[in-house]
Amino acid sequence: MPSERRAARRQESTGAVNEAGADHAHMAAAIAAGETVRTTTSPNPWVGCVIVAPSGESFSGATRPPGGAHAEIVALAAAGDAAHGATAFVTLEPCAHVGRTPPCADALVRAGVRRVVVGVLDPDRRVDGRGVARLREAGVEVEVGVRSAEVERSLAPYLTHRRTGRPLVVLKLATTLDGRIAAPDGESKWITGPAARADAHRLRAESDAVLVGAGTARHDDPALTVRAVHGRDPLRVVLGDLDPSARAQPAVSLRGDLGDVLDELGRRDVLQLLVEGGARVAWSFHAARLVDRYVLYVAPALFGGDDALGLFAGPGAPTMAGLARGRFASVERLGSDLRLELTLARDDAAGATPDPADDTATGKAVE
Ligand code: AOF
Ligand code: ZN
Repeated sequence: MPSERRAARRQESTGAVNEAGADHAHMAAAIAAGETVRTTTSPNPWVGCVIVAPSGESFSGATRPPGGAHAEIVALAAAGDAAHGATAFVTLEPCAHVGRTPPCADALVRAGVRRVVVGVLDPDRRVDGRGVARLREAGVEVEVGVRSAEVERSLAPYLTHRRTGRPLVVLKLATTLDGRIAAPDGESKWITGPAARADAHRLRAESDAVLVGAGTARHDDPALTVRAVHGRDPLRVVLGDLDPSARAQPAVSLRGDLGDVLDELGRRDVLQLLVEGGARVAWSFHAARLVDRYVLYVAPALFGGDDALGLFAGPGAPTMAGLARGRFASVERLGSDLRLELTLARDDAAGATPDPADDTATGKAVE
């Protein structure tokens, strides 16, 4: 091959690498824009959009609260004429339906956007590939799947809800280093420090519902509201009966199979459910393999015996083969405590294998 052609080929491939690198950087900015509205859009997704004009100037937008503009519309408004010939980076496939707002795919076409880079397709039945198809039909170049793993993680509660009809389940527990959540007399205030407790309030604020067992509601009488951080209060859910004078009132009382409980919460537009205990409820969700994320606040403290209450009340893995093994999705220091986030591979999230004959072990709400 003549050397100038080789050089041209080299330049082309470097150009492609540079474009891919730039695409990744812009998608990272779109994800960050979406995260800024994490607690204000549910049951809609917290989408981020970055529009990069041919001049290189960029404009970003994020989904407004329900009924308001979608991310693309906010970014298009910021870009104005600069959207002509631009590339739009959107974490979620632009919508193609007339919902509370007109279709974003059409708005992108009308604004003269040349190329659209999408993180993940929108599993919402009203969209589901139609947004991408609409853009392509209009001659817009579309690429799907840039930084898709990070977008999947950022939008996980929304994607889980639209794919399964159920919320993403986050189990939160505050524990000593030896895995105990309360003293033998039941006292648990406070195992972790103020920074960890504030973070737990942030978790509540980003959850659409918070669930505790009736025993915990009776014993601890938690308010289950968001304090320490700014945010709206989640729907409060108690498994079993709740005293009319309990601080968690008004709350929804649910009972029965935990799968049915999740279906019911999904129908109520709960994208993320925070399970806050106690140990019996933690065990029933874990044993039924219904936990998507385990968030453990671990204090530098030891009860130092086997009489304090453990994380899970119920039979665990009987042998090493049943160990529920996963990976730390994140490890952080919060004040003097640690915040560990564990995700189990769905397929090997064994834990105690529920015995179908024993209805306390099949995900029944027992508290
Ligand atoms: C987008 N960009 O920023 C968001 C989208 O009730 P509506 O009209 O707001 O529609 C909600 C649906 O729109 C939601 O279920 C999801 O499919 C999509 N959300 N789409 O193009 C956005 N938030
Ligand atoms: Zn839209």
